[in-house]
Amino acid sequence: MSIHQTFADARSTYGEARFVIFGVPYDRTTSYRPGTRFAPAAIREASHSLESTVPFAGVDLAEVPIHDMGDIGEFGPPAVMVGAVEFTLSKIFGDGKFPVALGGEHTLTCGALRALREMDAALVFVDAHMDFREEYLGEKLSHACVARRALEVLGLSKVVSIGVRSWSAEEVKAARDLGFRFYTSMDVRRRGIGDVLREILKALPPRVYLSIDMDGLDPSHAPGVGTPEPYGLSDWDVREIIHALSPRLVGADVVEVSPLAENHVTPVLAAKVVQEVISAVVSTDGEVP
Ligand SMILES: [Mn+2]
Repeated sequence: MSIHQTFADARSTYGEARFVIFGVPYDRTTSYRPGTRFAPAAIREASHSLESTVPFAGVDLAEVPIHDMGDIGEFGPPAVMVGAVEFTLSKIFGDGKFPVALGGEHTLTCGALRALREMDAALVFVDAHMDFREEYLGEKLSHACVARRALEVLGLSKVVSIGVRSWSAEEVKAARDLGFRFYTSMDVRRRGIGDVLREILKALPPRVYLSIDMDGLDPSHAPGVGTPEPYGLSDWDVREIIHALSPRLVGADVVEVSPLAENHVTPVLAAKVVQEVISAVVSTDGEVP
């Protein structure tokens, strides 16, 4: 159990806050190693090992109004959890604040889709997996189906995935047939992340939500995930993605950390990713997307 109940530097009340963190310790459709239910506590704990100053962004988070709402305690069927996330996100968006959700399994991102459609926003994934199955183990609201659900709700032009390097024959066929836009980790390696991002940014609307599945990173950077996959993105690549998108970001989630697999560097990296998201948004205030 966590000693620290809130994310570091989350000292504001909900009313004062511009950024609102909440945890979703949900771990039910996981197919390989479980453990993501322990991630929000591990990420919060790890956040206290980091300085409040985020050097390369030039931001001190101690001066940024951040609130941590705690966890959504919903452990029922996926549709009930997704509904609870949807309710929470609608509230935060409705209050003009910036949500950062800590997973939990990737399924929680399905709770963002309706709100994103209403805002005409796009969804950018960082993920090793295509997550493009029609259903998985009989469940349509599964971590293995997130991109497919996103495409159904948001439409082709508003969903992009970066770092993909794992798919079934069936899902890559469906992705190609439907025209799902994804960039593999090989694309990033060959072209460089900057070139990939320039192409992505041209096609994105002014509002973007970023969903970071930590398994999008290479297992050497983020070993503590439920389903590690070799040949991944670097921590620098992910930082560039965050900062390139930041003038357009409306919210983000960081999912699939699994402290049972590794509970030292991965939660720290996840906490750093949260710090980078918040400080990137603060440092690009006023920039035209
Ligand atoms: Mn994944």
